[in-house]
Amino acid sequence: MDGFTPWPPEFAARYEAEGHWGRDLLGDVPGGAPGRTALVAGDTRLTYAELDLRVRRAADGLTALGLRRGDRVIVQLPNSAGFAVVFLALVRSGIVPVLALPAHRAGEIRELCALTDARGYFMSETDGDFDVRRLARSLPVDHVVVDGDAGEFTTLADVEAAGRADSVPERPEPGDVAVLLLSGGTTGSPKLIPRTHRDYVYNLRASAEVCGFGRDTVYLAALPAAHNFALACPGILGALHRGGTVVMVPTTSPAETFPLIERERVTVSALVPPAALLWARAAARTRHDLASLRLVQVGGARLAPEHAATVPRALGCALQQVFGMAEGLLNFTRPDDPPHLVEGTQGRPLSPADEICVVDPGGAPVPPGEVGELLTRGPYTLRGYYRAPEHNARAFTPDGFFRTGDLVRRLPSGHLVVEGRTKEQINRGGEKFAAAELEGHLLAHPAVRDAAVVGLPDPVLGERTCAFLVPRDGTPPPALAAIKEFLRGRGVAAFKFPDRIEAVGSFPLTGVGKVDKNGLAARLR
Ligand code: OOB
Repeated sequence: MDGFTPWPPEFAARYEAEGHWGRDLLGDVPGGAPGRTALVAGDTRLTYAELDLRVRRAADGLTALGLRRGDRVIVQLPNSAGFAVVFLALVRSGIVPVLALPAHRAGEIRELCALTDARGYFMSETDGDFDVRRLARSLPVDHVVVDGDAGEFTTLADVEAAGRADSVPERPEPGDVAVLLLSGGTTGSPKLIPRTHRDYVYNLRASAEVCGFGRDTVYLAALPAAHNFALACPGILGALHRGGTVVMVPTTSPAETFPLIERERVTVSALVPPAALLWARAAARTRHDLASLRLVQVGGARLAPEHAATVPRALGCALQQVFGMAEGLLNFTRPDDPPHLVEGTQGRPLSPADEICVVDPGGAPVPPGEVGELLTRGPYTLRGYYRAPEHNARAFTPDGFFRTGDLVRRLPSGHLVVEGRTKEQINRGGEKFAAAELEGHLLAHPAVRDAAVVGLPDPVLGERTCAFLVPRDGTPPPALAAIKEFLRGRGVAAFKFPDRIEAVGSFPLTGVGKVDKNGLAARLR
């Protein structure tokens, strides 16, 4: 596939020789006994045999539609049986899903379409006040597939029925790109992460191993399935691989998840820190029985050490901290780690083949135990973003290490503590976006002359978003509500809306003439 940077041959040979990379394909991952329950979502319950049949039919149907190995399609589906069927059918056929979040809006979807030359858009029937059909009509794709009532488009059920004897999909190769994941971003335009069959199968297999997933695992997918954490760390795919059961729900809210935990005897779930806090508070007064829970994984943003102690106590289960990224590298605290490591660190690398460097701003390694930027390379960490040569020249070292933009400290045990970041990204309770992206939108507002977006500390979200605006001469600064309306009109996902607006006369500058964002944030303290 064009725009994909493969691993250098000597690395590929090593990962194969060491047994990290095999020949397994992502679409063949479900490994449960035919009669066992694979998937529960809403009113749908599918055994492994039923799931496989639906996936097979959908894969044949996609081929009958004319979609082929290497084509890209945008998938924007909530956690549902439809997501699982569509995702597995696509990857089985070598058609590459570009995983958009349910929260994305027209602006983001259009950009993803343009970047990937997508041939299809997979969407759900309704999405609150979002006129997804209007968007779908305007996209330059050949096929719009709806999980539900199709109207002028094609339903998923039609796709599953469209297969013919001669529409058997071509099988992908293990080294092919299987899926394009969305990066949290550090620039004004979206960046996509190519994950190959062999690296992503390794990712989910090794994660499932570390987390002890097995046939008895009942995994609750409450974070968006499009997110690497819920999809493959070990997530939905790890649970299916080990023959467990996946319960899909489109929200982390205790009101919806707690009854499901009780009914399905859920054993494990993955949460971002704000959701984990919400669960811990709600558990104290719930009438639902949560005793089946054995493990809660928390990651995506920093979990404060005091919360790391209270969350597992409140939920009556073990905690695992996960410091991961869609780009690859995953760190987990291990089940047998002592409490001070589980509570006070973000875990250690998943793979013995993960290479870690902690460096100073000049790129030189810092002394052991000191804070520096984390660089990494390994069998499931990308070598380049999709179709982004200029960005790649900055995001990787000449010898192929990915500059994570995270500031970490490494303990003698190998565990990492996340201390901050160098990248200009907002991490609002685990939902990430580039400051530059929001600034770009704000600059398009007629009353805004300059904009700087900064994360401010927040006790629950970790960070909330403040937009500093320099109004144009003679115009009053727009109010927060007006800015939100403006962004909504531009088709921006709501999680990128600022929480606060501050009008200023000008921005302080750093020594090298860049906007001094620390200085701006300090003004509010
Ligand atoms: C996960 O993936 P992304 O791609 O949404 O975000 C990655 C970034 C990291 O570079 C780091 O800045 C931050 O999110 N992050 C954490 C963290 N986990 C992620 N910061 C502090 N503490 C943590 N535990 O967020 C992700 C992917 C797979 C598994 C888990 C999380």
